[in-house]
Amino acid sequence: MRLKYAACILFFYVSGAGFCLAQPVDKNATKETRKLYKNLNKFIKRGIMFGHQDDMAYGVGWRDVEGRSDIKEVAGEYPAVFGWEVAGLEKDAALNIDSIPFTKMKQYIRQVYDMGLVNTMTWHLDNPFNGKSAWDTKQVSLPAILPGGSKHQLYNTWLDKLGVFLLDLKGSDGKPIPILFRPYHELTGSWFWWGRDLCTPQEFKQLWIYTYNYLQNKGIHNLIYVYNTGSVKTMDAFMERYPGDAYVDMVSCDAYDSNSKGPDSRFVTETDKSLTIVEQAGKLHNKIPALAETGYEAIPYSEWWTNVFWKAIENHKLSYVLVWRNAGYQPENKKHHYYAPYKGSNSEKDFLELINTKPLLLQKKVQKKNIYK
Ligand code: BMA
Repeated sequence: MRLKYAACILFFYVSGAGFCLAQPVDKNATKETRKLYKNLNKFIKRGIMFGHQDDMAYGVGWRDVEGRSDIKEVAGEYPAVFGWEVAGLEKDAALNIDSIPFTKMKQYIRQVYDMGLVNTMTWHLDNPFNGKSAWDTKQVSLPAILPGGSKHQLYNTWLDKLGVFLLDLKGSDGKPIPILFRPYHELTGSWFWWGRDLCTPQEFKQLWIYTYNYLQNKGIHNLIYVYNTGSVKTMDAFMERYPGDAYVDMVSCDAYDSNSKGPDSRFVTETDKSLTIVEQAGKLHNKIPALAETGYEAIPYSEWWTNVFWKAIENHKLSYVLVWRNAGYQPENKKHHYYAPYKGSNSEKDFLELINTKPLLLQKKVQKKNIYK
């Protein structure tokens, strides 16, 4: 016991980091999951991994083309982190909410793992109280999906379906693929049925803990659990619904820009503030910090990357940042919906300047580190 304590102090001293326990909360986490967790911890000193949602699946003006990636076409390499969304699994849909076939998604996830890169996952699961979408906030009563509630069995069947998908994620080496799993994201907002105005902190925590235990009992041990809020102004707001140190591996927030034209924007100030809180929470609770979703839809300001994005994150030690999906033009909303640069887009040059001069890690730097070994 004493030795362990001494080793811990030594680690703290040598690493200079605020993190001591380099183990995921799941005591039965697979070897690769444990390695990934340890390496995420280590990497924070080297730089911030750069991620992109659905990167291999589609980009602006293309879909499902082997080897394509908007980031790769601009940067000459893939991002380091790939985000995936599994809404639709709960109702046995063949395609996810953004039209990616689940069979295809499994292949992408495998490809990412085989390349030695990182996968992360969200779940905009339907509203279980009325069968509408995750954004439908009517008829919500969280206790109904908890034990004893009228929708409890239904919720269990949804978790079973998620479980089947997760258990089927295997690399070419046959090992379960580690996933940074970020359920019930943006929990401080009230636009999803699990949001702040839709349930009490106690109910939210119960939901998280129930879900965690259920997946554990299903034998799912390839998850690193990511707690995620929207922008926050205080530590109290960030921690209000935190389910406890035993159920969380990483702490994160999401922050989107909507009107910046230069470095003095509200986005920079607010995101910098949120990240200070996320980082402090990480230090206090021994959890790894990240900016789990960010971006500026259609990037209307061509120097956004160096003048806004970088200014918002430059003072922070984060594991990763991830920009949202490149869906392209959406006729139904009559708008361009993309967050990463693509070949020929207006912020391409500035993005290159960013990744060539700042400590951001894309495919090549992360690959060299053998994060699963
Ligand atoms: C949102 C938008 C939607 C999408 C959803 C889930 O932010 O990009 O178009 O369906 O995420 O990925």
